[in-house]
Amino acid sequence: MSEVSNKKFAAQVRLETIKEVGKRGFGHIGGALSATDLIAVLYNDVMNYDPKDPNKVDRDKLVMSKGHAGPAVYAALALKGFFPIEWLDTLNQPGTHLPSHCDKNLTPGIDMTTGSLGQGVSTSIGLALAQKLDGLDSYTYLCTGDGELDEGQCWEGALFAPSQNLDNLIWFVDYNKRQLDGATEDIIDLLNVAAKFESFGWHAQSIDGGDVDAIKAAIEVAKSVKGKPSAIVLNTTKGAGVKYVEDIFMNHHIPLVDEGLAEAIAQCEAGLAAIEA
Ligand SMILES: Cc1ncc(C[n+]2csc(CCOP(=O)(O)OP(=O)(O)O)c2C)c(N)n1
Repeated sequence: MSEVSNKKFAAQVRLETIKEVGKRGFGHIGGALSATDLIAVLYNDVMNYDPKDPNKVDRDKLVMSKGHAGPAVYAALALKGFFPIEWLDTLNQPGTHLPSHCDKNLTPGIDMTTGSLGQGVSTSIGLALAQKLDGLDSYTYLCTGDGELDEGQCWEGALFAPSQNLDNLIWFVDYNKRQLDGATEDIIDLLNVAAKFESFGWHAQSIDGGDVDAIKAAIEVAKSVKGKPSAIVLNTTKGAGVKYVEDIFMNHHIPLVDEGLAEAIAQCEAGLAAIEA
């Protein structure tokens, strides 16, 4: 456990993410914020890594398959010392190390290039399989969106991973109930996601994905299950933790400028101050 609590780290990641996207003036903020509590728990309290040696062979890996949540991952990596925090000011600009979507060849600490939805499922399974074949005691963590589950590739992976007994693979579904252009239930209703995973041979849990303690506890349960991969459905809110963003229904990719940006920053700062008080 690091010296900062998971709750406080999540608040720090939110603040840095808003400032980072604000420097660019627009970005995929809704789905970055809904995944922030997960990202915070993973980097603050769960994953084995060394920021001075991002390619350490036995490190745990995160495949952020919803690669548009990159800005929140970058904020966590910067706060943990993978690269200078000033890099956050260059998000998605020419020559940057921090593109809008995750790229393992550009950013220290990013474990897999993502952005084409669904593909991270396959690559995470490959990573987890390789960890097993290499005799490593490491985990691969995968995060997809809920809209992303419309990709058939996700379900091929869901079918395959249990056949390989990948108990070092933990798949989080950021079930924020919205996708790019509307509510998930209006586009393709996913119904009971955890039950679907169970029927494919996974251990499955469904939890409050905005509760850092619940996330940590669910990961511990997942790690105690042997012989099968685990799915954890995170019931979240798109834009979570920043009221200005939460209140915009279509907040998948929005401008973040002027008074709106100032309001969002002030809300993040107030959230952080409340935790520190
Ligand atoms: C294969 C593919 N098709 C379409 C897109 C464009 N796209 C980017 S994000 C997105 C919506 C994803 O929704 P969801 O998985 O629910 O993400 P979240 O709400 O968590 O941001 C779409 C369609 C893409 N990146 N990849």
